Amino acid sequence: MPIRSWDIFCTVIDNFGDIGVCWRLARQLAQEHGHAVRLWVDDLHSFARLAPTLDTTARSQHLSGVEIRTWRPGGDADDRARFADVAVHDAVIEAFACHLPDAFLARMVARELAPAWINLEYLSAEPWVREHHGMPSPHPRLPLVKHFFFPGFERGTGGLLRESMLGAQRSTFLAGPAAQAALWHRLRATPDGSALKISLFSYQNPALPVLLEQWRDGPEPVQCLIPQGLAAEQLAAWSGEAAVPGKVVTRGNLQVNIVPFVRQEHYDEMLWACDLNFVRGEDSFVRAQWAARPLVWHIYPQDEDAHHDKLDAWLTLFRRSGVDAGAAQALTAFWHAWNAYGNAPDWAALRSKLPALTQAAQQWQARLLGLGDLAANLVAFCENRVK
Ligand code: TRH
Repeated sequence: MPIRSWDIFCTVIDNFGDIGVCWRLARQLAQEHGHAVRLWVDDLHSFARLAPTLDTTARSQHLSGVEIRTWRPGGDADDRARFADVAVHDAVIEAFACHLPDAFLARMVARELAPAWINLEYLSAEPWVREHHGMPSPHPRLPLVKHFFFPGFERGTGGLLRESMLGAQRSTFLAGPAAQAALWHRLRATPDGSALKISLFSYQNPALPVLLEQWRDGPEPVQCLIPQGLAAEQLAAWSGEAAVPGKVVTRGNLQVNIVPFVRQEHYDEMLWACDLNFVRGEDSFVRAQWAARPLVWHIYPQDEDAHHDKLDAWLTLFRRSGVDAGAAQALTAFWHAWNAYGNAPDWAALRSKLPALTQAAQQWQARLLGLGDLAANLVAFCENRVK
């Protein structure tokens, strides 16, 4: 069945990852595939951080070629009216098991041809993902079948979101002093030509003060860009100075710039402009891999340290990709320290391996490119596999 239109349902649990992924996917399907896309979101305020021109009061609006509508997970008294005029699109995505409202499920059943129904899952490098990718799950009562679609880093998974122009945009940015100057202006910071540049986006992290001290006392200048938010608040507690965008905190060889939270398209540029990127969650983690620079991942913490398996699964794949053994060891130890495995971060050990890790990041990116991009894989999956 040809797929030309989509309904994507998203809930903002906390942070920006769920809407970050859904917004990126919605734009790509609309802009690159020319499909009609309706994105249902429950929290426009979080969404507006990534897309500042969004009207947070509108129940329905269009932005970047995507129709955006509001909904309430769990349903409410407005649901019947909300979905009454809705003609369900060819494919329906329930992002991260957010549970479609009954009123919408009823509209899906009423459609002449049932839509392809996808549960877009969280990203993991664990081996079981390949076995579960594409599995069907019939609805217990209704004549509908949902399929699980897993992003991933290996063949046999759905791959990773990547816009087709991303590589060209990155090359243009890296070759263009004007574009770089515009980014620094937007970040309200001045680049220090002699410093190692690091972006740092993380959750509250007990290892952060230790790392700031290592940079402060280290032998080379470090310029660290911290977006306003959790890590910036921690910096304020560490330095005793307010952490507002535009603020510069200097201690020893360390200069920290608090930078504004920029729109999603400009976040990539910040990653491209840095020598090393600290990222978190899911979407920024993927973007840092496309930036082809070394990265440190603060994974989203789960109960009973379930996230440690996910973290180590990625490190295992990365190690197998041919990275120098010493560099892999330094990276693993540093990631473990950054994710509360119990050891302290050793900046000097990681720093000494940055050249090898930069080379490995480029090879890793080239390897990931071979998986195809998630949006195209999803279209093909819905057209060929979903009956
Ligand atoms: O915000 P996150 O911590 O999101 C998390 C994870 O996705 C996690 O898996 C999920 O369960 C939880 O949310 C609910 O990190 P993530 O995924 O990197 O999303 C951040 C988004 O914010 C990403 O799309 C990049 C974007 N961003 C900007 O647009 N501008 C910025 O300045 C910054 C720093 C980020």
